[in-house]
Amino acid sequence: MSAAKQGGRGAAPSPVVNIALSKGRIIEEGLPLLARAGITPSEDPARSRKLILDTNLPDVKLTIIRAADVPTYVRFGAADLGVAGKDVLMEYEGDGLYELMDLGIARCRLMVAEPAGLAARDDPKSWTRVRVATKYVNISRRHFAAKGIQTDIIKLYGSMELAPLVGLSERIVDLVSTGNTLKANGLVEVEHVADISAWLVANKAAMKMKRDAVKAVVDRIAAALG
Ligand code: PRT
Ligand code: MG
Repeated sequence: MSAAKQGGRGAAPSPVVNIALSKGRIIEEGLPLLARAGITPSEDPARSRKLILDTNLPDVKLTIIRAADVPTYVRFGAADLGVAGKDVLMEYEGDGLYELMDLGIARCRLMVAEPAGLAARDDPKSWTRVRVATKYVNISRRHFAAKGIQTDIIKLYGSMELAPLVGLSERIVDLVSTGNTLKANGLVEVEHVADISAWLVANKAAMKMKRDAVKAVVDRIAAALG
């Protein structure tokens, strides 16, 4: 007789652990890491239109969502674990997440940038008030406030590099990795805000309620990092 028919005695089935991650950079750099952790999706996330993917492990699934939504899914337990850029985590307003480990992937830096012509005669140390276009409203406000600089922030959802070209703002706060996008648009980095990489985050309740199952996945990933 099976354990279930015996009235639930015997080992309970292992709960499913959902890992939220986004298409693009995070999944491109995250999949090789997951593979080293012994976790491989059963179909190619880049091609599949499925939002929840099975993996080779029966109790691990991948949930594919927008990068900026990862903290929300994990916070509310819609995913137990998630992979999110530190930029997204710093900008996120909720709490209720554990930042477990730096995965060292999708590395870049968050910078203040401005047109090269302006930078030639500008000194960030002399700033008292700046107008910046950015999608990182909270991070920017905190960054400048800590330096006693007043800010006028223009919230954008993408292509921040365009803002100085069209007179929306002289300066932007944006991610830079190779620097090619800034260069192509005549912009230069003038101030460092933060070094960024993707982190593994966890839902606080899942760390207690599904402890063994979540820990098994976290341990695999930690081992893959070496
Ligand atoms: O693109 P989409 O609107 O779908 O969402 P998203 O921009 O949130 O996702 P995605 O996949 O572009 O970025 C996910 C995460 O990757 C970010 O949250 C960062 O943590 C990380 N990351 C690492 C980057 C970059 N490097 C990066 N270079 N995210 C964006 N960029 C952009 C940057 O904003 C700029 O437009 O790339 C451009 C600059 O690149 P370089 O190489 O020209 O300097
Ligand atoms: Mg993007």
